[in-house]
Amino acid sequence: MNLITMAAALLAMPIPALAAGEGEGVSLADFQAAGRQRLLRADANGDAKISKEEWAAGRKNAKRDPSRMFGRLDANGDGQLEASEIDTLLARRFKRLDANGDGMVMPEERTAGRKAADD
Ligand SMILES: [Ca+2]
Ligand SMILES: [Ca+2]
Repeated sequence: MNLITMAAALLAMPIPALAAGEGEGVSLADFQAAGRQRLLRADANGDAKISKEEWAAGRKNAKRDPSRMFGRLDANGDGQLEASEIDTLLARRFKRLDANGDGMVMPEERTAGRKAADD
């Protein structure tokens, strides 16, 4: 998409997010706190890290190979996803969800993102 069509698409887009009241959006910090809690449900042995096995166990139905995704997320390659790596993952997901880039993810942005993501 070139800049002109992108600008045209942006102008044509209705902007419901601007009309939404305050407090409906989720900040990155909230998103990470909630996401960490959700991801750590997979933490079967309670060490606050997610091993490759724990990661794969929660993703039996994933379309993509969970171990490949794990390898990308495990930045230091120790076979465990720790808090900082989980935060990085969530920050990346947040950025993808935050369609208008205002640093808040609105409910409708989450809905749109959920459809696109398979994890
Ligand atoms: Ca664990
Ligand atoms: Ca790691």
